[in-house]
Amino acid sequence: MTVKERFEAAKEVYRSVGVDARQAIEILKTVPVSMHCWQADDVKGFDQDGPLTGGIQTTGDYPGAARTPEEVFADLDKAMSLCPGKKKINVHASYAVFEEGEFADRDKLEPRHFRKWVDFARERGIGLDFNPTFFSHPMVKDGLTLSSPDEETRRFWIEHGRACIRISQYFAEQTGVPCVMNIWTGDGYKDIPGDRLGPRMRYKDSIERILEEPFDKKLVKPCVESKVFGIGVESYTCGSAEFALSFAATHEGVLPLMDNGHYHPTEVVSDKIPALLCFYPELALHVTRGVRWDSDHVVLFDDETREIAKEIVRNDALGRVYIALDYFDASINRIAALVTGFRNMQKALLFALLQPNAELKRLQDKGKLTQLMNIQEEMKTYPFGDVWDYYCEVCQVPGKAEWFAEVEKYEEQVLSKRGGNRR
Ligand code: RNT
Ligand code: ZN
Repeated sequence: MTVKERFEAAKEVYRSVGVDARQAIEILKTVPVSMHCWQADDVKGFDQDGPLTGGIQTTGDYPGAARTPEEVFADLDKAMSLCPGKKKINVHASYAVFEEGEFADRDKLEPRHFRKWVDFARERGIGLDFNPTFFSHPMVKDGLTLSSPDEETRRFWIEHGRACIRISQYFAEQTGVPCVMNIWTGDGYKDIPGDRLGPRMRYKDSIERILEEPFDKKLVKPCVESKVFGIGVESYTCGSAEFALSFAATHEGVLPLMDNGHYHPTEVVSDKIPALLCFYPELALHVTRGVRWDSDHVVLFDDETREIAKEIVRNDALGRVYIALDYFDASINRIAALVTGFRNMQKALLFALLQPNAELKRLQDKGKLTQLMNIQEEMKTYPFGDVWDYYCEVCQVPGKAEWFAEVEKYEEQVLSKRGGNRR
């Protein structure tokens, strides 16, 4: 049977429960998912040579990490060619591309330092998202940036944030696609603080000063990302969940960003999405996978990823939730890491689009909870794989194991020639 024939058969099975598989595919093709550039080089960036610091860490030494902008671009191209669906690329400020001999510190970054990213995006007809980089830099003083009690340090990072707003505006204008600009810092304390309020008041003031930089709210979507703890900041983070949500709620045009690796292990972002949809016109996600103390494993097609996708889809919120990936695994082939996570996010969205969502809601509202459980369980063995394979074919990307063969070829021909990793 061809892929198409399998799809036609599957379509009939889904039709029997009132689901239109072809429509699901058509919708999914229009939903952008942002691929993070930083999985390609273990969050090193191009603007400094020091180690990755600031509450996050990569582990592993798999050969072939990208070392230059050209290599990052090539790797992203390879990864994107193996992923179905609409893409954006998520760029960190530390990935500024300088001319030979040129350098600008983070507080002095200009749009022109990101012209190569704009060219890259425009040539491929995709949008860009952006992130100020408040880590891996000598001006991070005692682990602090926007919350620092040292005014010189705080000023530096406020200037960085403002520069990033200008760059985000430039990205959006140049690509014609709104730019999600996410503010995350690793500011916090390893042990019990002597003052929990002061740092948060300074953090609040700093973000407010960043947002004084003029921008078009339709083009730039500033977000605040919360985190419960980080490596070296186990006891206290300035940007806690309550801080970030309250900041976004009280500042027009600011979106809350939830990273599903940033909560206590039994909390789930899937349940937080509909809670926030009651109050916020738009919100943003970092989709990742937390494993014990780590918040950044490769995204799988697991229960929580499916549940997150369901909450976006069945609440008709595909246009209100900005979906980005955020993880970094240096212990496996990095292209495979990018592709696996991106494809799994796409799978989760497709799976959600293939559920009889209206019927599930009807059963719940009628109190038919036994049937509700039963149908949800039955849907798990519907011929999802046949629709997925067809979606990949329609998007002209390899299906199943074929994509991995492509990665192996790329590893042999390109990655293995790169020699040792930087640092
Ligand atoms: C860290 C946050 C943050 C970073 C990126 C690189 O815990 O999730 O989003 O992963 O900015
Ligand atoms: Zn994140």
